[in-house]
This record gives sequence, C-alpha cells and structure tokens, in this order.
Amino acid sequence: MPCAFITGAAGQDGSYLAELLRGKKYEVIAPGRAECDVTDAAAVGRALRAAAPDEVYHLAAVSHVGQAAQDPAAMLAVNFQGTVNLIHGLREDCPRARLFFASSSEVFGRPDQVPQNEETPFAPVTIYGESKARATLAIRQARADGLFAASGILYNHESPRRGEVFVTRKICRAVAAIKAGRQQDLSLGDTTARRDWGDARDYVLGMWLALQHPQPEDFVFATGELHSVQDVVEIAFATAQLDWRGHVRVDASLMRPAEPARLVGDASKARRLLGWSPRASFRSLIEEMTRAELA
Ligand code: F7E
Repeated sequence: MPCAFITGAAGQDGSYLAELLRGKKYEVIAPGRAECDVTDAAAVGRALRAAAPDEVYHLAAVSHVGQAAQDPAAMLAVNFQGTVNLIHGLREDCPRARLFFASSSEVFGRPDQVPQNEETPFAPVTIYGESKARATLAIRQARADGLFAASGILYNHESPRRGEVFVTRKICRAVAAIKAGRQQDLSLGDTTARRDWGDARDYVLGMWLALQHPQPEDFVFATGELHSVQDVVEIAFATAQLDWRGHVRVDASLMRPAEPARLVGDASKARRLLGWSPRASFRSLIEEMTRAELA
C-alpha cells in the first residue's frame, strides 16, 4: 500500500486529494497544523521520519492573496520557509520520496505572454506571488540536486469546499442568503477582474498524475479560459432565479492595490505528458457551487 503525506489536508484541495488517494488504496497521512507545523523544521523532520511516505503533497500555505499581504512575514514563513523545511526534511530522511508542490499562477504577475506556460518568466506583483515564486525556485533547485520534486502551477480552482474568503464562494453564499431573505446586498471589489477558474477536483487529479510521471517537472494546470467576477455574479444569481441588479454593489475598500492581470494558462504540457484535461465547465461549476449553498 503506497503511503502519501499531505500538508494542508484540511483545505479544499487537501480534502479532495485525500479522498482521491484513499480511493486509489493509498494510506493517507494528513497531519494537522498542530501535529506538523511546516514552519518548524524539527517537527517536519519528525513527521516525515514517522510516516516514511512514498509521496508528499505540499499544499499547506497562506493562500488568500489579501490576507497574505496583511502579514507578509507570517505568510513567507509558511509559503517559502515551510517549503524549504519540507525539502530539507525529505533530503535528510526520505530522499526517495516524491514531492509535489502546489505553486500558483500568481508567480506570473501581469505577464505579456498570453497564455502562460512552464517557460513563462516569473514576475509576481503580489507578496503572495513572490512567496510562491521563491518556493517554486527552491523546488527546481531541489530537483537539480536529485530530489523527485514536481510543481503544479495552479490557476484558480474552486468547488463547494472553497474557503468563504475567495470570490466565487463569497458570491455563491451571498446569493443563497439573499434568496433566503437573510441578506440584501453583496459588496465586491473589482467585478471586471478576470481569472482562469477551474474545478479543484480536476486539479488534485493533476497533482497525483504529476507524481506518477517518470520525471519530476513543472506543470501548468489551467482551463485556458478567462471569465470575470461579473460572469460569476450573473451565473450564480441566475441559478437562484434572482436578478443581480439591485443586490451587487462595488466597495472600493475591497479593491486590491496590486492586481495581477491576463492570468490564463496553457496546460498543453500536462495534457501531452500526463493525459490531463479539465473536465468541468466554468458555468456548471458556478451553478453547482450555488446549488450547494441554496441547499
Ligand atoms: O480573487 C477579485 C479579486 O480571492 C479572485 C487563490 O487560490 O487563486 C486564488 O487567488 C479575483 C481577484 O482569488 C472580490 O480582486 C473582486 O481579481 O477568489 P480570489 P485570487 O486572489 O485570484 C490564485 C491562483 C492563488 O494561488 C490563491 O491562493 O476576484 N475580487 N471582488 C474579489 N476577491 C475577493 N476575495 N473578494 C471580493 O469581494
């Protein structure tokens, strides 16, 4: 029975990944933050020695871009130093284990190259993007040093389990509250902001596939489609048979000072080498998320 070790297993991706791996008859070790704080190198080493995993999925991160900006030191400790600690622990204690790192499209910032692929230069415009860029470079370095260390450059990915601070879930929750008469208005930041939004369940399959590939590499996981926050609003309200007009207001305090742009991914490498492709459509994903909130 192969053994997988997941950091950040309590999050959206970690929970879906654990389910996927258990379905594939893995023993899944999913330590909580208290049992394996990735910022504590000694604790990481102990946890890895105890588990002796075949595969490690490093998903633990401060993942909300706005929250990350509020406490950059704490965020860097998790997103960058945590990754370095894990690399070091693996080198010392399980050098044959395969490591997957959840990187982010935020590494690209506001790229001129559209869509982006694995060769697109990193030029983050947020401190969160910078943390992921630095960690991804550390993963590449570990790979050059002989560790099986792969990265998924993950574009936005959503599901009914998405955290409430992210815009898709925030909108779908508000629609359900408005439908139930518990809320009148929904305040949003920049509704013209566009993202490449996929389904988290497709992306965790990509993580597993990346570790089954014979060589450790970087892979972009994306849909290749851009949609706006306004598109999410319109689909979610329509799913609840509501008119978004009269409910949605723009709140300048929710606008971000440094907003990435043109983040749309070219996942043809993952398609070619891993046979991966996103199955879910944007519309059906937002409809499903809204129906889950209505229920
Ligand atoms: O924002 C705009 C906001 O917070 C999406 C994380 O998984 O994907 C995610 O980061 C867009 C942005 O996700 C509101 O300005 C407008 O343009 O859902 P989000 P994100 O920042 O794109 C990347 C790839 C990651 O790696 C991250 O970990 O929506 N937006 N109005 C708003 N966003 C929020 N949260 N709330 C609003 O009211």
